[in-house]
Amino acid sequence: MKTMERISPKAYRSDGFAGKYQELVRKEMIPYQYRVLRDEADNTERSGVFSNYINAGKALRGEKAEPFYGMVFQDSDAAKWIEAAAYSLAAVPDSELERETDELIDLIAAAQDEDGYLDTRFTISDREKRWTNLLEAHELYCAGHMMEAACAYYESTGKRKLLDVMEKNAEHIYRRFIEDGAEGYPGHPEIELALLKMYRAAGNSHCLELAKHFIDCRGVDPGYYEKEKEKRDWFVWGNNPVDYDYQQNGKPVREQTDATGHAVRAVYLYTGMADLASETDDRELFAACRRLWESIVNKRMYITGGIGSTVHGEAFSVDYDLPSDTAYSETCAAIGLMFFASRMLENEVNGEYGDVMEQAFYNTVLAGIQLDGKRFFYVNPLESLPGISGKAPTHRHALTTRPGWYACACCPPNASRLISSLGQYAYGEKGNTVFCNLYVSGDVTFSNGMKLRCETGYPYDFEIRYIVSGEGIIGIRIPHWSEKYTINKNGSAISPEINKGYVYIPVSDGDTVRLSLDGTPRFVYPSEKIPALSGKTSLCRGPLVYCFEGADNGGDVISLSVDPAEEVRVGEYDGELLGGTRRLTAKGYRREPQKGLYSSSAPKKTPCDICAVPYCLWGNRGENQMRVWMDIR
Ligand code: FUB
Ligand code: ZN
Repeated sequence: MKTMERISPKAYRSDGFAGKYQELVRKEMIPYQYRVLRDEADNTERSGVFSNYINAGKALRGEKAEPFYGMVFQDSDAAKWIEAAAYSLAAVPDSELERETDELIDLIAAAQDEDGYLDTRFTISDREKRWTNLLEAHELYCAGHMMEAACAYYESTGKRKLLDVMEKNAEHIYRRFIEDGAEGYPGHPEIELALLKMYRAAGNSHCLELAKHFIDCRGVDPGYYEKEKEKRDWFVWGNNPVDYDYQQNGKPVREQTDATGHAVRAVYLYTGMADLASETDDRELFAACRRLWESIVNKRMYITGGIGSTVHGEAFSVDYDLPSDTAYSETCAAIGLMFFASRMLENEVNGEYGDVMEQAFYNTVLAGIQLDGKRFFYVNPLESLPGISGKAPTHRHALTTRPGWYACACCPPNASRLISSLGQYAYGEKGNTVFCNLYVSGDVTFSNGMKLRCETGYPYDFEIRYIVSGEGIIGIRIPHWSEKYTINKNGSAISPEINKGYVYIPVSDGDTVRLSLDGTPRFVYPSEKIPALSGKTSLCRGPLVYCFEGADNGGDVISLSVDPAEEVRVGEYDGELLGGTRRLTAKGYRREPQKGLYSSSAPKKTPCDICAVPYCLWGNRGENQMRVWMDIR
């Protein structure tokens, strides 16, 4: 049974900080990404997404088609774009965007085979290769993304066309894997979580059965991918079928204990598992999710909520291997971690999940986007050193500035769909209780009839005011980082008990509840088990991790150290700085340059002020040094 239900995409209207980002998605990211997908944007990687659908339609009609273009999972970029458009339309109707989306959906529908198969890579050509390479070919992954898009578009606009297409596709997959008993499970998990959305949106019980099937059969036969490989004479990249940790299939998922392998795949899988656990009241499955959650957040996660620390396979490394400069920390992986956290909340209302959700959101997810909404980071290092980052063989992946697009473009449209659906992570409900998981300002209408208006300057100010219409209980998360907080109802202080990170306050029509959190900047120290961070500290305020950039510190941050014993000054909110932010100024030292590569004389240190800006805003002033973790004194 779900402890918290998701709110509808139409339930939240944003303003404030969330509103600014949702507007960026609506006004810049969705239109820009549309042009990219149509190959109309200048100076970017070609996408080929629209033309792939057009060509798949032609191939099905027996007309001459151009070859497929792009990654084997190129279709998923269209799906994520539709999903983002859907959430955006739910909040702000836009007939032009709806028309563009409908047109794309028409192309997709025309690219669906009679039997329900839908994937342009194997429709334009190579039909005989369908379903022969679950390890690498991403057919189930692309189907999953399009199912998510279909549900979002249906819930947002009431239009069923894409939902019907994807129900037909789900039936095709059901026939193959359930009725015909085909072996195998997704190389890249995604469809599991999507099938659960389909089950709820379309009320199709085959979707629930299929989600459960893919989750339960994963790892029962770890040798499946090897057998599959032996039967085919082609490959995409030549992934190793017996790297069970990497493929997350060494054991049935219920027995898995460590978060391993490709980070995005892992968190998409765990999201599906956690969703299934709450949907079917499966406590054993939830216990597995909880172990995997703990493996991530206690041993394998960056302070920025980034996960998957190694470029090798875009994967989790071993415990405590969290280097800053070579971090991979893919934007999609942080988004997936937010998905996982939100589904964990549906099993157990516990502030820990909201804490991680906001850690990932305010830091890694937002760092993935340039302020103009037209350039994106895929990789999110916690230290960037022009000259080495992006250049040295070990650092090639760690770019110093955001490109406009990628040949593998999973992250940009993923960020769009996440931001445009932020309300669904921020708020939840169950019976007469409404939950405030994240402090995002705007208006929320719950299905139980209650309405909340949230007013706050968070994450730069720490007063959050809820104005209530209707009656019920509000459950508000108290973040772990706020040592002190006060709550006030209609002007009088109240002290509700904290239950697993939430306070519960009975409210009636017209009530105002005010939460004041502690916005004192704080230095955070790493576990001594993280070798890359020995002797370092980072500066945080609220959910924001701050970083030190050359642009604010005379160009050079690697010769700086910080004195955490000294007070940190919080700057005025500056609307002109990086789209509007507050600088923090700490006391520290600058080491004078050494003579030569090595020297036996200790460097001289001069006291100085050192300035920090939120990590999510780094890299918006050209190439420059950046550091999150600073040497102490
Ligand atoms: O494989 C599909 C997507 O591309 C993954 O989720 C990303 O990590 C990137 O590899
Ligand atoms: Zn990505």
